[in-house]
Amino acid sequence: MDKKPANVYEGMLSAENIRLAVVCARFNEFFVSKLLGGAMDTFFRHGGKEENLSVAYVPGSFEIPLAVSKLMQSGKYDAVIALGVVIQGSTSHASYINGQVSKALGELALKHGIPAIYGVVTTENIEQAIERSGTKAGNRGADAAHSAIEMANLMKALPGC
Ligand code: INI
Repeated sequence: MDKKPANVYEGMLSAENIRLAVVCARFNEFFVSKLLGGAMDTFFRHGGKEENLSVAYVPGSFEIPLAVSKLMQSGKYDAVIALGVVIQGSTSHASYINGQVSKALGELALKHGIPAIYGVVTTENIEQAIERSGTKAGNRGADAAHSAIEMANLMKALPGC
């Protein structure tokens, strides 16, 4: 098969013209601050500008979607990242939070046409939280920033955007 598609749409990994907002839960702040560090490092290493980065703090992961919604409504951002750490078993809350937050973020992205990047780490214990906040299993904040940059650029490239 030597035929090719007429159009291929891809999001480049340049953050030079990307306006990014990050919403951070204060709950499990020790880990969330590591995720934020990873996200910021990735944003700046891909050419992101300080004036194009905003960070908002909420008490816990459950409050993330409302802050994301307001940031999207402002029209000032090309992508919004949600960062939190939900450790199962630390309280009975944990199991309720994940489903709610991921569903709400998906709905907000579709409603506003702006990428909502899910950087909420869900773990069974503290060891797994350590692994995903910049050690053995990488840094999920850095992963989230990569996804945000790619999706923000894809949105600019797709027809009708
Ligand atoms: N918030 C988190 O971000 N992570 C958790 O692990 C967590 N646990 O386990 O309870 C958590 N709870 C707080 C919650 O997000 C709300 O802030 C709170 O219920 C007030 O609405």
